[in-house]
Amino acid sequence: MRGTLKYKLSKKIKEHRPRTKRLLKEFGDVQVDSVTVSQVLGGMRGIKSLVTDISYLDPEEGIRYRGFTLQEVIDHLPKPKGAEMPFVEGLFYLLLTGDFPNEEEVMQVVEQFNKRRIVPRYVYDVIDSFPTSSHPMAIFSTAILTLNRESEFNREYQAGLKKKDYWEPTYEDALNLLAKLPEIAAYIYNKLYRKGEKIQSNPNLDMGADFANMMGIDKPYDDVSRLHFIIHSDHESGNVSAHTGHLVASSLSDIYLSISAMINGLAGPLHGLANQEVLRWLQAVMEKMDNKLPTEEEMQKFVWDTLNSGQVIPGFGHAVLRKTDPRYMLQREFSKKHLPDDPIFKYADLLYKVVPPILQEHGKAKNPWPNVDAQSGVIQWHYGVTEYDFYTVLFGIGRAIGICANIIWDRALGYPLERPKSVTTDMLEKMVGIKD
Ligand code: CMX
Repeated sequence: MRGTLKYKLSKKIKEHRPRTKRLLKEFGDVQVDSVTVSQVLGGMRGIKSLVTDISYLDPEEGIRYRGFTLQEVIDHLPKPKGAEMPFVEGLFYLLLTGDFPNEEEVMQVVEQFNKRRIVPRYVYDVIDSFPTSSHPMAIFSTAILTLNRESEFNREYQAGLKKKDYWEPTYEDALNLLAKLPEIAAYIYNKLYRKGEKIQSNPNLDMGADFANMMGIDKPYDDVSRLHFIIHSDHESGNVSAHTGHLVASSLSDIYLSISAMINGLAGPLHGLANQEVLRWLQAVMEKMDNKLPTEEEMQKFVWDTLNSGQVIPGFGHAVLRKTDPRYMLQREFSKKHLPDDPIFKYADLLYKVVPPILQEHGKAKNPWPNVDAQSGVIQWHYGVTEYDFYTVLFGIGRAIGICANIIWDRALGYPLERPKSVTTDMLEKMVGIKD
């Protein structure tokens, strides 16, 4: 066990526990935030009421994982030979421990993932039983849920597991699940869009490369996958998918139940589904333009038409960010390098120029800048994944990595059942003095 990720994690957990304990014991009554009526009625925007050390989202700067910007993460994580993007398995190590793994440490995690990647037959049967008209996110969520019978946490909990040890079988469940997600996703893709043609996984490959292999797409799709999974993995705890994962896990539901639930939250068009909506929107523009790139004025008209019909511009705006999303910028840099002449990239880039001033003039969105979803589908499309319904599944594989890391730490630090308090409209009216 010494020298393994689990060993290192157990040390980190032991070191961290007294910090949480002390805060609770000595400073439990210190006020962190106050809450306004607009926050209560407005989706709890900005209320500081969750804690995670895995990532932090600064409104002006964007996400940092364990204190590191995405560029630093990409620069410092070990990379497979010849690859431009790092091992996704190394990111899991970083999220869990706060330290960059060396080559040997990352290869241990790659080996752990490879050992656990075989998907039980009954999961394929469940996937196969879905009509091909089903949305891939519904299938993905169900496939994950189906694995719940494998949960080591459940088995040990039934046998009388001590609270301080909850994190250990949760860690095992997390690895068991994460290792299977690429194969489950690729199987769904091949069932829905490739007449069920299945490509076997290759145990000699890392997660990104094996996913590219199972999708049947050549290089640099392995790097596209690594980049995609890494930048989508975590965005602190308040977004719908992260919060759902944390909330469900707080009732001691196992990883499978929790990650399936978080996938359902991700599947909404205001959250992860926006990446498919961007492509759908762009396709409609391309059709109307007979595949010619619109002029700036023509594109402005498409954007205004969408806004005037009461719809949002997908891929723009954010609940926390107030600047261009660094996840967008990284993907834009990748696109400029690898697909500068791609017509969809040109369309998306024109949107980058046209949409922010329009949203500013429109005067509603607090953040007129593009988010991660404005660019991710463009890259997928370029490499042949044109079935945009599938894009949120790719987001889901990445996001599962961050949420699993969070749930393991939630259990390690003994965070309790989540249970905020609600009020009635009557009560709010009395509080503000407009009703007796
Ligand atoms: N197009 C048009 N209107 C927008 C907008 C956009 N891209 N972004 C925000 N607005 C509108 C909101 O709908 C809201 O209108 P109402 O007052 O009529 O309800 C108003 O501007 C204020 O919203 P906000 O405070 O700026 O943003 P929210 O925190 O309420 O919502 C988000 C954030 C992301 C849901 C919103 O910006 C949006 O709908 N964007 C488009 C969908 C999208 O790209 N989602 C993906 C986000 C990233 C991710 O989670 O994957």
